[in-house]
Amino acid sequence: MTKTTLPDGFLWGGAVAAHQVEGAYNVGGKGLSVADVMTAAGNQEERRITAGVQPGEFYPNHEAVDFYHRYPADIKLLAEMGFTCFRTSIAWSRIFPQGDELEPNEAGLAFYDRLFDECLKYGIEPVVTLSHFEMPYHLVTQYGGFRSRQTITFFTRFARAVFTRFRDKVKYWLTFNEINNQTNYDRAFTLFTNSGIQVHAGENAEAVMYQAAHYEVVASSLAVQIGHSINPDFQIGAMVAFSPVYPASDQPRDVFKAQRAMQSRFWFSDVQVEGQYPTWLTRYFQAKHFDLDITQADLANLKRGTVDYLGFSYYMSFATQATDHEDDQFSYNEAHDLVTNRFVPQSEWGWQVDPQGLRYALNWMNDRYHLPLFIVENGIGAIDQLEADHTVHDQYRIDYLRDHIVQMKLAVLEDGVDVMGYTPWSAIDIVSASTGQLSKRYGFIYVDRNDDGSGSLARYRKDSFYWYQHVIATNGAEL
Ligand code: P53
Repeated sequence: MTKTTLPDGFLWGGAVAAHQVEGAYNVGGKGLSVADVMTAAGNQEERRITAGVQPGEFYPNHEAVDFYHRYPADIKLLAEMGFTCFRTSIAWSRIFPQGDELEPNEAGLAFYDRLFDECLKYGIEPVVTLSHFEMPYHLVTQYGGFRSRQTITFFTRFARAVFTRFRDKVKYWLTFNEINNQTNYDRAFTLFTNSGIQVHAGENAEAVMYQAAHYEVVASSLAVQIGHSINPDFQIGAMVAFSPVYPASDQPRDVFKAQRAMQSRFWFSDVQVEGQYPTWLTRYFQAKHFDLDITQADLANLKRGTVDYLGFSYYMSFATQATDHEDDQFSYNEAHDLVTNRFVPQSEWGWQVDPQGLRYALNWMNDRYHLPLFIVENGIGAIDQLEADHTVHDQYRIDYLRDHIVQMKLAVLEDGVDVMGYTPWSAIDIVSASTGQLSKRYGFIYVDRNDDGSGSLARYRKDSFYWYQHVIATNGAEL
């Protein structure tokens, strides 16, 4: 008999990241993170990365939406929506303010004790990312972020501290958020937020990326091993940004280019799930003369520290086509090789909205990885209008989420894909990661704050809040 409903215990919630909501950037002993030195930008405009915190600059993450002080009321609203889980991250620089200390900062740990207790009080399961674009800034200036092998040690020390402290409060973990964004190594934002790296003139950014990402997959594999030794019940996942790359035509060259693009974007999860490098990539390193520091001990750790599940974000799909001058590798450079897909509409920020791509994504990962999958981000950034009566009529957000949930249900019910849960981005309005805007809104809960930092920070329920509440109450049956 065909199942018609999602499984009992399916996790429904929403997601945020510490740096995008908490604010209180210098409270409780917190050190600066990479997010604290990025300015606000606009649509199609990149955030600037400044050398430390500079006077006269505006840094939107410093205050964000003040979740650090307002979390009890905010969690209460999430409980009202019926959340059974809540995804956030632990700001690394609250726990290790500089990153290279030997002992964690007690005030930082105590904050997350209070936050997780507040969630558990309502039966909300925390889903926690260890590193969500929040590396301590001191690690950037002193060690070059994940350029340095030492940063593996700093990361695993952080992981051990929080696994130990929250052993009985948090079961679901994710190691590195969207570890594969840096496939787009020519974009300053991705290498900085993923790896704490700024590329110097004359450097080969691609080689720099592969070295840093190697250290990160090793750090992830060590964290998995440490976590399981602290609590064997921990479910520790990897996390990739899943934008499928379609061929722009049925020309074989385009199809192969798209395959190479997919391999380039998803070797990160290949390694984290399968515990070894794909063959094409080992050959690619040789062909490109990348002299990478990859040791036998690293390879053994990758095998020992494979993940329990795969988390992913899904916002959009991409398309690519081959040029007339491909090298033997059909080398994929995301900054140049994407083309517009004329069959799908775009958001105001140019993100290609493709609900069926979510079903494609779920099937693709299920075939390749044979692990439970967790949709830990999905959503649309849009301008919302707060009406005089404090309502927000965000029908476009409801439409987007409904269309994606329909495709998720098809993947689960028709295709038999094992999906653990769904946490749309974002639970509450946040500071956009790529633009620093507040006006690129994602939440079910409106926050009265503007791009320049003005506003009362008051919270209001959007129409999508009530819609999603009903979706959860019916376990996805009524959309
Ligand atoms: P913003 C690129 C592509 C897909 C997801 O993004 C991405 C990015 C990086 O911008 O980021 C994730 O805020 C990320 C969140 C972020 C969210 O998607 O740039 O995990 O931190 O806020 C939305 O519009």
